[in-house]
Amino acid sequence: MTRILIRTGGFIPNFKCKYSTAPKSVATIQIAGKEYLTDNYTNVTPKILSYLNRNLHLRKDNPLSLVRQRIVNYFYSSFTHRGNPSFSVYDNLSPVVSIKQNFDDLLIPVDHPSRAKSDCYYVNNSTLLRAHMTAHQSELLRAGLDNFLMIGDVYRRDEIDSTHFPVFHQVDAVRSQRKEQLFENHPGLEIFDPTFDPSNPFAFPISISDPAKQSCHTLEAAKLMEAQLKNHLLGLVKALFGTEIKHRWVDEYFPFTHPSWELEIFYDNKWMEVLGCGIVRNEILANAGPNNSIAYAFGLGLERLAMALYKIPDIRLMWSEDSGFVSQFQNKNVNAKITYKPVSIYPQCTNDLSFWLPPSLTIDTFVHNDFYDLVRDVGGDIIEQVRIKDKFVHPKSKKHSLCYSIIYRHLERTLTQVEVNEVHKDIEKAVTTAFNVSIR
Ligand code: FA5
Ligand code: MG
Repeated sequence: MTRILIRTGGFIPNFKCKYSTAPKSVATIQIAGKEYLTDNYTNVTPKILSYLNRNLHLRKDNPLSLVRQRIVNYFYSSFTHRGNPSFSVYDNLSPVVSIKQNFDDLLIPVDHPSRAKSDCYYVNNSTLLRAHMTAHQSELLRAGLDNFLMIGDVYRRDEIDSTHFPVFHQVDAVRSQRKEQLFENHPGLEIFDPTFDPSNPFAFPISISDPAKQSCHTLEAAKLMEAQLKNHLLGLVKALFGTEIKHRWVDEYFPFTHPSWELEIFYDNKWMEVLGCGIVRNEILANAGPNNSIAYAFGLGLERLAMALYKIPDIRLMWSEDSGFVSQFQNKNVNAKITYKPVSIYPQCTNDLSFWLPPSLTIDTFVHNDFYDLVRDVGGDIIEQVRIKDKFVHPKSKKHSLCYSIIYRHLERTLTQVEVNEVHKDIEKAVTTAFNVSIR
């Protein structure tokens, strides 16, 4: 339906993605300037690689970026330490990761279905496009961080429908606390079981058979962390959707957290999963460094939240470069209440209109809104957008000139260039009369 609205972007010149055959007949692939050997695991396609440089979550006017900013603002304002945000934000980490990062570091079993070639985009048998942002958790813990957000694009061989796309965006987070922080008001309480020795964590029998907690933790620590985790995430969802949002917690299993949950919100007459979360497995913390802390982690899908927040009916629209879509999110305050208005599925026609202003007007005194109104008066509903394209002062004659792009689109049918040209001519005539300009 929205096929013509979607431009998935081709290759940008400095982003090379080409299959080549190096000497000795070893096939290689180039991703973001780096060369990788290919093997029988390789299943990334040029099409999928073309998404790598899109960075929708960082594009100022994309709905995903608006939601990202709101989430970051929520964590910045909710958690401060001596006036500074407690969370650091990583939104520029490379999506090319190792199997160790994406799976092994997170205790994902070797035979776990999420590792299958049918589910992931492998570069080769040791490297893949990250399937979740949690792939960076261990390296950031190892770097000594305790509270952080990881934001970026993730890649999964998944179905394509209105809520699934093979490339989507996640915000992942870790919040860790030491005993003095967690039990600030109850100094007698402990994070770890009395027989657990944090300096020798693997000597203790590790088990997740108790649904309430990991064997090394005390029930008080696990319960307090669970309460904080749910409270913080529900606070986020309420900050986004308002306090009335209908939600439910569902027990889940993730290899890297225990206990684990998913949060669902009621949207469009059904329950929609928006995030997964849980208490980080202590083995991960112990392997990566901090051995005296307990942490929670979560991962949420930016597309799902943006769709619900702005009433965007199809996940593919996030990738649209159609100005009818983009302009609805342009120059908006991040907290603005925006309700997406469906864009016609019929193609746009863009015609430019340039004119010299009369001596009585300059490029700074001409009133754009007057021009916009006139264009709409003459063109009617087929005018989708009008935007200023160029302002120019002739160096010799000192005459002032303006150029506007007028975007035409009919909501019910395809406009022909001939009929658009006719309307455009009428607009030229009307503008000439109304503002005493001369068409260039
Ligand atoms: C994960 O990816 C876990 N890494 C999340 C996590 C992190 C759990 C840390 C515990 C601790 P899951 O596969 O459920 O979990 O994806 C998380 C969220 O991403 C989902 O809730 C959903 O909002 C979004 N998501 C998943 N698959 C897709 C898809 N194909 N298209 C769009 N959004 C998706
Ligand atoms: Mg899930």
